Amino acid sequence: MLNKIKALKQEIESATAVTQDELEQYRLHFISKKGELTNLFQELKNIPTDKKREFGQALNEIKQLAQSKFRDLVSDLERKKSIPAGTDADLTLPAYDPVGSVHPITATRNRIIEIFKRIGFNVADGPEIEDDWHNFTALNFPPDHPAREMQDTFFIEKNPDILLRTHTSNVQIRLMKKQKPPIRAIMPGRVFRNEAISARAHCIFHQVEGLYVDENVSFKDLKATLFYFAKEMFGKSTKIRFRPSYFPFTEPSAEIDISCFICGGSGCNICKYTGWVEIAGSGMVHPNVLENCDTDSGKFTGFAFGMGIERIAMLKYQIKDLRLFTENDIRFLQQFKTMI
Ligand code: 2NL
Repeated sequence: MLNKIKALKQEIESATAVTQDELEQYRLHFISKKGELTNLFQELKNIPTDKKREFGQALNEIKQLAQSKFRDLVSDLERKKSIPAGTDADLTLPAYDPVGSVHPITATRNRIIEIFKRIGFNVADGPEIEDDWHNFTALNFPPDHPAREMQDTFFIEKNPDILLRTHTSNVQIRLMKKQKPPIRAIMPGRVFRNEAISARAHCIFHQVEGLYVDENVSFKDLKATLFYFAKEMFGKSTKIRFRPSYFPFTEPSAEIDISCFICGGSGCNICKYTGWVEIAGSGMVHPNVLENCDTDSGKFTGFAFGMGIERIAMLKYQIKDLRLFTENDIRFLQQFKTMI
């Protein structure tokens, strides 16, 4: 008797029903009034009284197993019926997780655009392959400036020089040439510099530059705009400071630091125990640059700034090595799955 129960249990467990007929076969064979289980229950009367309880219990367990297996077979079959003929797809399975994720550079760029759009900045775009005039000369680079040299710039042709842009300022130049002030725009894009790849540098990276030209644009507008940006990007309690600097295309020029959002200014690894981290370069547009773009520098003034998207993303997400952005390691990229 015990052997029979064991054998039946195995039979039930391995049973399948691909069609309605097979399902009915299962029902008849195992759980109907004329089925195997009923037979075994009838044999119970031949069992000695002291063993009856044990066998009765075993049989009841099998009965429950047979019934729950039947319910599973019914629901499996129902599910299969909902699949359109000729497909293998099971449309009733739970939806997949999205396969991809937004790259942290894209997420950071989108966030920067969102922040500046809210205060009236347009988004402008321009060519990655550029001539010397739009990339250097119009921006007041002296003819012998080191950035023009072979070690910094990827040249495509020489005399006349065609090159991969080293910043997105070429877009501002094109915009000022085409459009009279007021101009208020940001220029996100890919830029190229001939540098050895390391944890902190790459020959291809991303920048957002900004430009605001109108009558009476002053340094205080620059400060207020970048203070607003820093607070939106890194949190409401963020402070900023301006450090004097030099760029050929701005005068005066300033480096912009934010108070360290990790330690709040008390000193940590991220800010190298200074309490401040650099996020952008900026300044008032040099009059020569305005004049080069047919803009009257007696009437109009402007501010401009530039920041590296990789740098902002590294700070925001505490990414320690720039190479992670381009290695396409799924373990790295998947961490950004929840971002838009
Ligand atoms: C940096 C510094 C900067 C600009 C970019 C700019 C563009 C025009 C005129 C004047 Cl058309 N300035 N852009 C100004 C100051 C700084 O970038 O460190 N970027 C990563």
